Amino acid sequence: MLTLLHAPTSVCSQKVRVGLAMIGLDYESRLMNLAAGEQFEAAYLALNPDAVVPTLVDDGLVVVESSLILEHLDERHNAGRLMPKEPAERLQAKHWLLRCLQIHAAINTLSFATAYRLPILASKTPAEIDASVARFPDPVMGAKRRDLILNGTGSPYVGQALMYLRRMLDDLQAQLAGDWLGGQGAGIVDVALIAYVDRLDRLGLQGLWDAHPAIGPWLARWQAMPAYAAGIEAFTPPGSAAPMRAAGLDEHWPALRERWAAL
Ligand SMILES: N[C@@H](CCC(=O)N[C@@H](CS)C(=O)NCC(=O)O)C(=O)O
Repeated sequence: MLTLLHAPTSVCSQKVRVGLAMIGLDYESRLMNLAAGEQFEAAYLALNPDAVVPTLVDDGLVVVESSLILEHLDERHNAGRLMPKEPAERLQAKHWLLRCLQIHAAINTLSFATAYRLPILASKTPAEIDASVARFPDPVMGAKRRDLILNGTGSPYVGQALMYLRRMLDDLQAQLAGDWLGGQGAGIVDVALIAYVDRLDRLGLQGLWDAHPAIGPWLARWQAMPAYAAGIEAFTPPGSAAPMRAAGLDEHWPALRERWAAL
């Protein structure tokens, strides 16, 4: 039996839910409330010591790291059909899965430097912000979160995020020869990257791929897929998408546009 411990709008959870839907797997869903700090409870830390989602439990086997979860699901429940067979393509796919660590860090940075900091600033005192970030087992992760909440797009983490995202978009653009990175249909790299690019779109930052003409159509193809509806759209709180996109387009993208052009 597959059990997924996940959160509705977490990109890494979205990525795994899209993978589950692509393969056609049923799973027991255990939704966690990250804002309420459920990830810091002892029972969860025993599964995932970094206090992050998602975690998959597959017949008692605990799998963490969203890219590794996708690889595991494909190998064990899908005869490896999402992974390319040809050695060079396989290596490239595995490289993308490793790069997801940097890409996720960049997406997390831009999410908190823009839309996600606003409700936190509106609802918490500085002392409460300090206390909430002090709960992360990794103090660097806590320090980063604090910096992003307080400094927004002025945080030095934003420069690093833009660099990683430029590399991601350049390489996606270069490798998207057909409709999908996976060749005939969406493959493991398409599944691994969709939630990240979709988050940038939801943040109103689609100007990031103004000079990357293959990205918009790839995203639109995904957004029309049943697996996208099941893994991402179905978990989006009603009424939340339009204001977030509008705030990004009006405020956050203008704050980043010149820096992006100068890269
Ligand atoms: N590299 C990890 C990153 C996991 C991660 O950081 N997840 C975020 C949500 S996307 C999280 O749980 N954050 C905890 C928090 O914000 O308290 C993966 O891909 O699974």
